[in-house]
Amino acid sequence: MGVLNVTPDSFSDGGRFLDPAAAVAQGRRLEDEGAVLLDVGGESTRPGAQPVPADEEKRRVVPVIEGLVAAGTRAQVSIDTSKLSVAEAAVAAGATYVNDVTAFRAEPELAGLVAERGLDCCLMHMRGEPRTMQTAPAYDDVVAEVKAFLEQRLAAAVEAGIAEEKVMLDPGIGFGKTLAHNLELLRRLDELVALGRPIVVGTSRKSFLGRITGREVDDRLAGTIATNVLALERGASVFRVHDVAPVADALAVAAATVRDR
Ligand code: HH2
Repeated sequence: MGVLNVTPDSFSDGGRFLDPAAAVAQGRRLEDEGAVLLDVGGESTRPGAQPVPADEEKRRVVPVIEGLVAAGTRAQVSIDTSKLSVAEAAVAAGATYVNDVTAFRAEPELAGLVAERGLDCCLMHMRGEPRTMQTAPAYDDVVAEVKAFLEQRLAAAVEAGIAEEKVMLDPGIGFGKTLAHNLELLRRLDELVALGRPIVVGTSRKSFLGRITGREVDDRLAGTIATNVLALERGASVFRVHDVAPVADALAVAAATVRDR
């Protein structure tokens, strides 16, 4: 899954793809590098981020999705949003996957759209909300709590009429978690894989990698690769990254080794 942020303030690629033509070109580049899913986002969810009004979010993402479709993209287009009206506009423009970092808690009606239109979706764990989520996050057992949450959100999605086969689950690396929580989730990812749905991981360039390596955001590729290879070994199947080509190579080698193919 290639990350395509159409925002002025995303933590790593903010402001780079605000021009729709530049965003479409970046999406095509990510696709050429091996992305089969393109995750288009118009609202940053970085710690401390301020909410974006729906109209502004739509104004950012719709031309990019239309542009990708018009350019004949082969990748599945995902809309990274928690808002029903943004998802509706994105789906009308050609998106067929909804990536909601609130797992349908912000706007429960979003589950109805996914059900009705037969869309794929990703439900992510987040403690709190982006504005405040990094204020002293605490868990007794982070993996058990994230697992119980994802199980409950999967059940809610099925209850709303979404086929279980359409749902992917994500531990939400960096969303209301300390460095130790993030590492424990990666270390024990197999416990989430046991839920039986594909696990998505998003570690790309995140600050916990900087905490370990001392590297700035544009210099965290090696850490990104390490975490994605480990996640693959533990059973994750979707890898949300900004640097598709190098991660795809690393995953191909890791998969050939681990899965004997
Ligand atoms: N991480 C980010 C945004 N969306 N979605 C899923 N499913 N999993 C993630 O880990 C995830 C996500 C944050 O990264 P990014 O999009 O690069 O930054 P920003 O939120 O600042 O736009």
